Amino acid sequence: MIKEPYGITVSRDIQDRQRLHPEATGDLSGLLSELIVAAKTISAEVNMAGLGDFLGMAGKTNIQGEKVQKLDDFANSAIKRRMARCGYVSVMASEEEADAIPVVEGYEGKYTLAFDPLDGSSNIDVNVSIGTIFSIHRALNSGSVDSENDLLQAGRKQVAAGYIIYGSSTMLVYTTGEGVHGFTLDPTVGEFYLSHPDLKMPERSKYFSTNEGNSIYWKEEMARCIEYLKKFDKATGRPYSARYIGSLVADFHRNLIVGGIFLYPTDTKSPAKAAGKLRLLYEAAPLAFIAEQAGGRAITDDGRAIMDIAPDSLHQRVPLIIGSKGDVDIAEEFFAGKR
Ligand code: P6P
Repeated sequence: MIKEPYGITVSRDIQDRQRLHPEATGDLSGLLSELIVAAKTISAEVNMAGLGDFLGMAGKTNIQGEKVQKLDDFANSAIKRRMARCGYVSVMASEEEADAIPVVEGYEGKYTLAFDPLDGSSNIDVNVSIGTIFSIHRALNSGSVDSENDLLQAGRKQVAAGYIIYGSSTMLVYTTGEGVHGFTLDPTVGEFYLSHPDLKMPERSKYFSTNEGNSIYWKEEMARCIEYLKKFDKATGRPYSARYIGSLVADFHRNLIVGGIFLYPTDTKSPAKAAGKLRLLYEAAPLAFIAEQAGGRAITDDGRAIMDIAPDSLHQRVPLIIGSKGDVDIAEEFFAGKR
């Protein structure tokens, strides 16, 4: 449907996709457009963080027990401000806030929004790529305010998901269930242009992405899986190369573009990580939607599909194995004790 890759703005892409659905009211398009305004605002600040007063800590700790960076706060507020009275969202969840976030009374809409305003923010001060991740569901009881249940839906029910990566360029990658499409921000005009139409994850790869500093805490299956990927075997393209940025959006984006497998399984480093480190609602599930739409896979280390897990709480953590289908298939066999 979308032919010429350059010159197509993300607004045009959203409208083109809406036209495919005669029943569409334009609310999802409006929601995505508001998110894009917030993304441009965040991008501008991230790209100048060293110049203003945006580096360093905000002097508080969030629900995750993490020290909040000033840019975390800024990004969280920027998204909430756009959404509070846009009329498309009934309730929100943010990585930075303990509870569900209501919108302004009278402005309740038919979608819910869960987001990590600035994932990987520990990398801000060292100028490593970071990102915003979002997940959109249809509210179960449209118009309800701060109904946590509306947020606790399985990833399979997402209507849209995506991320903005603030890297060497700022890119928006999103899906509405009709493939994955990437847009690059031209900061001189403030417009996202289609730069990566219909992204597909290579079936196999040559990269594995995991924090090997945790290897003494790994389950035996994980250790064997990584050892397998590091062994020489010309026929299966091994050894894989290690690539780990420590910023989920950046590690995922690389794997989306050139292929790769990202693994953050449960480990015994701390009780908090017994269920995994990454959060289901606004990290694993939206990236799983993108991965599956791009031909990849996303599972836990006990073989469940991330997209099938209904969250039991806003900040539920899960183990995450995500990336090229062939590589995830191999990891799944190790975790199932079949290799
Ligand atoms: P570790 C960043 O803090 C984050 O939440 C993800 O972006 C990243 O993938 C992960 O944690 C890195 O965790 O334990 O390797 O530092």
